[in-house]
Formats: sequence, structure tokens, C-alpha cells
Amino acid sequence: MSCPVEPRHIAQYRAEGCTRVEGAFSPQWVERLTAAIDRCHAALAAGRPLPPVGTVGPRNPPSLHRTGAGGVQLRNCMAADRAFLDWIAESPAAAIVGALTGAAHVRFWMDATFIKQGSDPETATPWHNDVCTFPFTGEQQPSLWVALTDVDEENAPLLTLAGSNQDAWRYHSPLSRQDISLPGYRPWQELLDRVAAPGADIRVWPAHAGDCLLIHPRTIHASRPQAPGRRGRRVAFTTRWLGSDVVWAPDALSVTVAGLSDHPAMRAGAPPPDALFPIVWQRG
Ligand SMILES: O=C(O)CCC(=O)C(=O)O
Repeated sequence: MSCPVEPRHIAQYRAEGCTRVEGAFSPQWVERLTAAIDRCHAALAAGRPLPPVGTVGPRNPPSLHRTGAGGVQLRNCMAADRAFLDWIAESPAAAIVGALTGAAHVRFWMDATFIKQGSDPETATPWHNDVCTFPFTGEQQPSLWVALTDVDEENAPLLTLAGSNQDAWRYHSPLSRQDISLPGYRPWQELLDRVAAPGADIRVWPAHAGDCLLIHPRTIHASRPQAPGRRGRRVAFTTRWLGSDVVWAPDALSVTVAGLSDHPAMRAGAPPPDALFPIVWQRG
């Protein structure tokens, strides 16, 4: 399996915190992933169970979240469909993550799907960065965002604040407990003020189906809704990964994961154990 990452992608990822790898996934992968997403969406929308067909270790159960009129997020569907598991094992996904982050090895962590149809502002993804609620620390915990439809400027493209990956702090998130503040976290409002400031270096990321973006865990990002009158839906499948510098470091502001947060094998300061997070790609 060849890896489509070039030195220009690595340089851009390091400097700006996001890069696009064009044509990373074949039309066959786009079709298989889309079909799997549609199966999971239909089951979750109908309240049907999604029994696992494989194992990815302790994760929160698959879930569906509506975001405005025409926006849907699916979470944690990885174990529910063979197409997702095959994609982790057989596609260039893990190699792309390893090549771009410089990790010696990578492990899969979690997945989410963002479906948008219509111009309701609530379907936009609000500005945030992913590390705010992560129970791990390390530079190598990116998100691999895969376009499964063409995502042009009118079709709810992803936006990033270039260079925010260089921040030396995290932000307190509206998704975390509001009654706690910890050293190393800045108020959420500061993140919003930065992206609204005149001259903020906001990049827009159009993509063709099969292209991917690698997003650094501290990169501040968002998406637009579709432009009014735009037809068809916008689908992006995003996965979180753990590289060789990542260690378990939950704090009072991190997300808790059923069966994982209190698992005896998860030790503070130690890498994720192979039994729960198998290595899926190694350098060389
Ligand atoms: O695709 C989107 O709308 C947003 C994706 C995103 O924010 C994420 O994966 O963290």
C-alpha cells in the first residue's frame, strides 16, 4: 500500500497545523465508507441496536446527534461495520497519520461523521480545537478528516486558524465542567476572540471526495453550513489517532469514556496499552 504523503504536506502540517492530501482514498473506499455510514445512520435513526462486528477496545457506544435542520453527527461507529475496520487495517489511513506526525507507530482512537444538508446556521461546526477535552497528552493525536462528498467552498468546507497548532496551552471547553479551572487552560472566549479578530489567518479547505485533511489536536477549526440553495449533502468521516509520543493524562476537564477512564490498564503518564489500543502502523 503506497502512502501519498509528500514533504510539502509534512512541512505545511508542522507550520500551519493542517494539510490536505489529495486523492488519499480511492473511489472504492469512498463508496464503502459512505455505504457503512448510511447503514449506521439508518440504524441509529430508527433506534435499532448496532452490535459490534469486531473490537476496538472500550469506547462510548455508537450515537447520533442532530445539529440544526439537516445536520447529523454519528459517533463511535467504528466497531459496528466491517467496512470501517477494514479501512483501518487496509487503507493508507494509518500510514498517512504516521508520515505526517512523524510518529514511530500509531493507534486508532475514535471516529465521528459529520453530515450536513441545508443552510441552517446550526449545521455549522462551531470553532473549537480537539485537544480541549482529550484525556491524553502528546503532539501526535491528530484528526484525519476524510471528504466523502466533494466539499467545495459552498458545501460546508472546513476552516482552520493557521498556526494555532503552535499554542502552548489548551482552552477550557463549553463541553467540559464549567465549575473548574486548571493551570494550562485558557478561557473559551479567548479562542472565539482570536478567530473573530481582524486579520485572523483563517484558511478554507475545499476538498474532493477521497481527499483528506490532517488536523493537529491544537488547531482551532470550524465548518460553515452549506450555502443557501446548495443541493445534495456534505459528508465527512473523521478519525482520531494516537502516535508514539502520546500518554494517558486525564484531568478534571477531559471527556470520560465508559469502560476506559477507570480501566486498570490505563496508567497516568504511560502509553495506551496494546491490549486496548493495538498498534496499527509502524515506521519502517
Ligand atoms: O466536518 C466538520 O464539520 C467538523 C469536523 C470537526 O470539527 C472535527 O472532527 O473535530
